[in-house]
This record gives sequence, C-alpha cells and structure tokens, in this order.
Amino acid sequence: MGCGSDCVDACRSGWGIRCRFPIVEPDYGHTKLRLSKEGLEAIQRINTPIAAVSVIGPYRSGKSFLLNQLLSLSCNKGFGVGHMRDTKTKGIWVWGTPVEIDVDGSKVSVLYLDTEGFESIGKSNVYDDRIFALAAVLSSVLVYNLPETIREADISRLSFAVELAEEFYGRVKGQDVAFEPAKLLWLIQRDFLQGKSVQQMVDEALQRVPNSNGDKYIDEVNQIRDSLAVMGDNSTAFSMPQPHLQRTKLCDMEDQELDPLYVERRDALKQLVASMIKPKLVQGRTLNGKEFVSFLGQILEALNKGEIPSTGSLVEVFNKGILERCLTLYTEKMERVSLPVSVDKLQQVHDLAEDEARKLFDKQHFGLQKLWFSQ
Ligand SMILES: Nc1nc2c(ncn2[C@@H]2O[C@H](COP(=O)(O)OP(=O)(O)OP(=O)(O)O)[C@@H](O)[C@H]2O)c(=O)[nH]1
Ligand SMILES: [Mg+2]
Repeated sequence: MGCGSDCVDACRSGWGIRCRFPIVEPDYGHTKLRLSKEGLEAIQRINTPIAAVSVIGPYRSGKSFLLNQLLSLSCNKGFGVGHMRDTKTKGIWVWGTPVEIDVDGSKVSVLYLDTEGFESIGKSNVYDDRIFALAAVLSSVLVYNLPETIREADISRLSFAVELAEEFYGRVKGQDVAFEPAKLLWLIQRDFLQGKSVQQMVDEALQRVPNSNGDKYIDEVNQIRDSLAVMGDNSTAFSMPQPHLQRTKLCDMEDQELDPLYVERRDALKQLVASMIKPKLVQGRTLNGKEFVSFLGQILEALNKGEIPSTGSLVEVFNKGILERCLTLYTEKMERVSLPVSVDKLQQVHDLAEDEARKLFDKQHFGLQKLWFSQ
C-alpha cells in the first residue's frame, strides 16, 4: 500500500512531489543499515535549517498510520500502513515534502520520519537498537508510540538513547553542549489508563524501585531510571484513544467515521508536536540539507561498526571525517609549491597551510582538540 513504484520513480526525478522515500534501509541480512540515495538526494536540496520528527515504537503499533494522520495524508498517498506482514515499514522513511514552519522568526523545514518497528521476528535486538539510536540522534522530536503501557524494555531503550546523547552530543548538564538531544513525546494509545493521567503513569514508570536487599538487577534498573532523569522537562506524555474498533478498515475511513474524541486528540497532538519543534543543532549550529545528510552518514557508519555502539567510537568517526577534510586542505596547499624550494620558504608555506587547516579543524571538530596532535 502507499506510494507505488510509479510514485517512487516520480520522486526520484525531483523534489517537491508529494511522496515518501526510504533514507535508510536494512542490508541483506537485516542486521546493519545502509543509506538510501534517493531520499538523501532530495534532502540535500533543502537550504533552510532542518528539524526532524520521528515516530518510533514497537512493531505494528500504528506508527505509519499516525504519521499519515499528522500530515493529513491518506494511506494511499502517505506512509505504508498495513496489517499484512509484507507491508511493514523497513528501515527509515521520510515524507518527501518537508513541512515548512516558522520557529522564532526563522524558516525551518520539518522532516517527518517513519521507522521500522521494534521486536518483530527475523531480526536482532542490535538492529532495533540501531534504528532507535539513529532516530534519537537525528530528531528534534521523538514520538515514542506505545500501544499499551510502558514496559521495562522501553525504559532501557530510552536510557540507551539518553546515554548516547550524553556522551556523543556533549554533557547535557555541562556547559559544553555540542548537541541538543531530542525532546521526547510519549504517545500512549488505547483507552486503558483507568483514571490515571498519562503523565502520572510515565512518572510512575520512571520512579526508582525500592531495593532494601541490594538486588543487583533492581540496582541496574534503578541506574537506568536515573539516567533518564536527565530528560527532565524534555519529556511529555500524551494519550490517544483508538481511532476506531475496526483496525483493518482504518485506511478507508474519513474523519467523520473515526471516533470524534480521536480526531480531537489527534488535532491537539499536531499542535503539541508543532510547539515542540526546534531546528536540530550540532555544535550550536543548525544543519541544512547537505549537513544533515552528512551527519546521518557519519552516525550510520559508527552505528554499523559495533555491536552496541560504543559512544566513544561515534565521536571518533565524527571527528575523523573532519580531520580528513583538514588534511586534504593542507596537502592541496603544499602541492602548490614548485620545487626546488629553499628550506625557509618550505617552512613558511607549511606554517601557512597548517594554520589554515587547523583553523578549519577548530571550527568543526567535536570534543577535545587532542585528536589533532595524536594523528
Ligand atoms: N486499533 C488500532 N489500530 C491501529 C491504530 N493505528 C493503526 N492501526 C492499525 O494497525 C495496523 C498497523 O498499522 P501501521 O501504521 O502499519 O503500524 P506500524 O507501527 O507502522 O507497523 P510497522 O511498520 O510494521 O512497525 C494497521 O492495520 C492499522 O490500520 C490505532 O491507533 N489503533
Ligand atoms: Mg510502519
């Protein structure tokens, strides 16, 4: 279902067509991720600052349907929705027309990202973690779509994202904030709350568990909960009732046929998401389409490298690309020297070339400068 092959071909030929593209796809064995060129070429053409909104969550939890609802798209046109096994979302997809909004007087292009669900059969937890980490890293707003209540696995997944954010993007509480972590929106679907507000439920799920016997497992769980406290005000909870009892017919229904309470909450959710969007900042700077794509490429490479990405390796990869650009700049300058040349002149050219390369590095590097000297 969704945009068929003609539509994808049309999308390939230009930006601006209302269509969906993959930006990241699983490799053959469904363990690693690879970039998908078409979607990225389209994103590269965006010149304004970018913000991404991702919907993540378990397999078959209505993520694609929700995104279509947020973008006011029918299932035919929008992201692939389905109850059949072969219609599930694979990798990460983007809606082809960014939504332009105004944030504090500046134009921001918002990309809506649909992700592959967790916990489906035939793939590893590591793969799920990679999808999750990538969405968490790229997004300004992360919508965690849960069909029911919050489970232990959701808590540990989130803590993993927070740890990534803390180590990779800078110390969240410190001064050296290189990267702003995504704002988290817990979206809890269904009508099971039994009098509790969703915020209450999220707060309870995140509370420390008493551990008077010093149980090692409970200790670990509590540590995970502590790391989530970093999210603080960045986490909001929101509930949605079911759109309709006949879940397999949802795609054929107009607004008038859906539960009016659902329609009301969906419209409130649209506004809430819009109010949370801020352009993605890396090292205090916004990213245009090209920068966003290169950032995505670097993170993907790092995530594919390790079983569970060691956050140190992410920083290394990020800096390696920058270092390579600086060394190329240095080499280009040195190659312009025509031989023979005096030692003094050579030293002079070297000093100038090094100075320029170092300035470029200082402008772009991530983390500590010691890397320059250790290479
Ligand atoms: N009951 C109910 N069903 C829903 C809801 N949203 C979507 N569905 C139905 O659930 C099925 C799966 O929906 P999708 O939107 O494809 O779910 P998904 O999370 O994107 O699935 P994957 O991409 O496979 O992870 C479809 O039959 C939808 O019609 C919802 O809020 N409530
Ligand atoms: Mg889907």
